[in-house]
Amino acid sequence: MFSGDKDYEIKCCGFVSAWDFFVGVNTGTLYAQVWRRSVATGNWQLVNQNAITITITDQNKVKTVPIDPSQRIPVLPGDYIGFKSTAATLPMYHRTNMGIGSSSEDVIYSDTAYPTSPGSTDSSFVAYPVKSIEFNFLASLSPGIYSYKKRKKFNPSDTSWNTPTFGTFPGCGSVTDDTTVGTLLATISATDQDALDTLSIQWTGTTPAANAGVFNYNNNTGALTTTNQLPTGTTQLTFTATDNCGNTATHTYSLTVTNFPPVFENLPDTTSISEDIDVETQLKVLTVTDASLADTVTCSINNINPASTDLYLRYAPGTADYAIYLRAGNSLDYDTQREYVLTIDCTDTKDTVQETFTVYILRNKSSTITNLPAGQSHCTLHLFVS
Ligand SMILES: [Ca+2]
Ligand SMILES: [Ca+2]
Repeated sequence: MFSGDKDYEIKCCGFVSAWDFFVGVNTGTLYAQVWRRSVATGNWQLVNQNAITITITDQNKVKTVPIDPSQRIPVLPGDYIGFKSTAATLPMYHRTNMGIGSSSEDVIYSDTAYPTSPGSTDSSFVAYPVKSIEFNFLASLSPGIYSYKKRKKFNPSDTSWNTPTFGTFPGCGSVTDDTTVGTLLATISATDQDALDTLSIQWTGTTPAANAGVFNYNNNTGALTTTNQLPTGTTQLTFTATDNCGNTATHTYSLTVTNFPPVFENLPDTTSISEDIDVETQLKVLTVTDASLADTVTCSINNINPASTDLYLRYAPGTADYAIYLRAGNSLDYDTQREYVLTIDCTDTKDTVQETFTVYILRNKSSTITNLPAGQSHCTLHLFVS
């Protein structure tokens, strides 16, 4: 009921806790409503409504209808109250100055508007043909918010406004940096004891701020997901829930991301080589993996025991895999040293892992023949091939 004198306009933020109206002789269902006008289009949107049954016992007197907290409509300054009757108009009205004079008492109506769901929009409202009409219709509001000053002044113990709460939603989480892009990390949502309150939850802060780019927060579903590889360390994300009247609550979700270290897939291992190999020889291709989404692993020889320059690490030809090689023109000697232990380090710059590779030296056996007759140092071998 939009009138020039704004008799039906709501002046503050809160919830409709009761409706009062004078019932005439009609019975049926009264839908006590709150409407909001779009600044952009001028159309009216149904905020919500309370269905009230009118029986003959209600006739010809004021009916006061307290609304259960679960059904209280959240209102904003500038909203308007209105109603719909299932049949003939249920609340009584009177015509000021016999319907003559100021147009400030005129109201709008629609015969075709039957939106029943909150958020429905109607564009069919027109001026009611009966002029200078006033309806006996009143909404009582419970507070949506009080300033601290007002609280203290009027009722220090009044806690009738309800701020949003994040409840027991996850305060922290822990994942490794191999977490696939798009993974759901947590669901962050808030509630409000005002059952019909409209909460807006925003992701309002990230520490360190540089990490903000790897997360996405869906305000509708509350889903916090990854959009890129996660940086190791702890990131704190702050969320703010705001209710219809501007009461806020904040919640911090702390995510710890740990590095997935490199893994040797084929070490430790050993090999045996003859002391007389004189060309560069590949002894072992290392398979080292790292599940982290963005890590590059580098490897090096930490130590050779005993020290030697005959063994080294380089890329296997045409690959990015490290391989252990024996140098051409090496000085391996079975009689001097029969075992070398290489300690290999691989790092992703965050964690270094270590494994060993052992090289055993074999004697180059010359063909020495024993059991020869006394005085002979050689014999003739006859081969018969058939
Ligand atoms: Ca609230
Ligand atoms: Ca890693």
